[in-house]
Amino acid sequence: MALVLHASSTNKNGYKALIAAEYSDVKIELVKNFEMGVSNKTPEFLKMNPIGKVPVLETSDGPLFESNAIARYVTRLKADNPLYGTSLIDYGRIEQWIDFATAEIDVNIGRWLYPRFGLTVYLPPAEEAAIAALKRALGALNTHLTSNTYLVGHGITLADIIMTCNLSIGFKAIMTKSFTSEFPHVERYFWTMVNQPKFHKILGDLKQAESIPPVASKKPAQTKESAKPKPKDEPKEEAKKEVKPKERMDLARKYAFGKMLIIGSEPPFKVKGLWLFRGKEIPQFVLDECYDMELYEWTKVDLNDEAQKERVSQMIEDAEPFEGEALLDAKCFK
Ligand SMILES: N[C@@H](CCC(=O)N[C@@H](CS)C(=O)NCC(=O)O)C(=O)O
Repeated sequence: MALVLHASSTNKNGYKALIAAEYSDVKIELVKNFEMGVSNKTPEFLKMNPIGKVPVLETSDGPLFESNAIARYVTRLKADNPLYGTSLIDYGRIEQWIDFATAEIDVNIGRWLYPRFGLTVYLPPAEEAAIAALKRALGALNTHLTSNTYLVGHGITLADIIMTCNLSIGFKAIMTKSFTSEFPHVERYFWTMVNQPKFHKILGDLKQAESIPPVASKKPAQTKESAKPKPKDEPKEEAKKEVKPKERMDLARKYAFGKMLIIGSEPPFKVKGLWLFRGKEIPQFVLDECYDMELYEWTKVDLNDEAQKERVSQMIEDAEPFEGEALLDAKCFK
């Protein structure tokens, strides 16, 4: 019986086995007419994988689930497969990077991306933690790749296949160039891998995300509990709304320092500000996140110009009068 993979044709977890098969001279057929959410919920499918998730590989000895396990199985169908290295320590390191790709990269990309797709609850502090954990992992990966072309040894192994598949969803969906440019060796590695003919055959042409997907505005389904009338002393909806503008800016906190001034003694007031961003440009995710940025006119400060330098100092110091006018308020963002 031929090996049959149950997954949609765009599932990055399914790609792991398909790429491993390309390198191992193994033939895998992709099940026909797979429909996510339908095909994987049938009684026949649940007999193969009781949790109802894809991918599942049907073999002549029975089904297998969990994408890494499936990719390992496919790899081991070829005796002495170089995808598993040539020594015990290589093997150990391949498993090490497979676990790292799963627990440190894939998990944190998912914690960042899925809430934005509305698949799980979006909470700004949780997002911030996910991004920090992902950056920590990418930083470690970047360091390793500074002096290594591949994760283990001098050729492609199963660790590279799994790492690349896990990175692919990040690069495609949420990790913009301004995010990944902090990790140049990861970028070089990723684009080298996806352009290998056997990867390209399965992954096709990949395009890096140009912006961070906006948070899906999805109201949580009303449960019996939430449908109950609220006790009188619960905070009012208006009070909860007040914290929203702060949350929207929270992500930018590590990338930006800002000073906003409200100028004038009577309406119409003028709003002017000074912003300092990490890097040479305004990070793309800040532009995406802070939609009111487009309401302002932005000019790069030239610190060689004494007049501009003086204006910057005045803004930082809340100098009054500012440009000949009263200062109604000044707020610092950090
Ligand atoms: N750890 C599993 C994750 C599988 C997984 O989350 N599959 C998703 C698609 S990528 C799925 O089938 N979701 C459907 C569901 O949760 O019902 C693996 O690597 O195979």
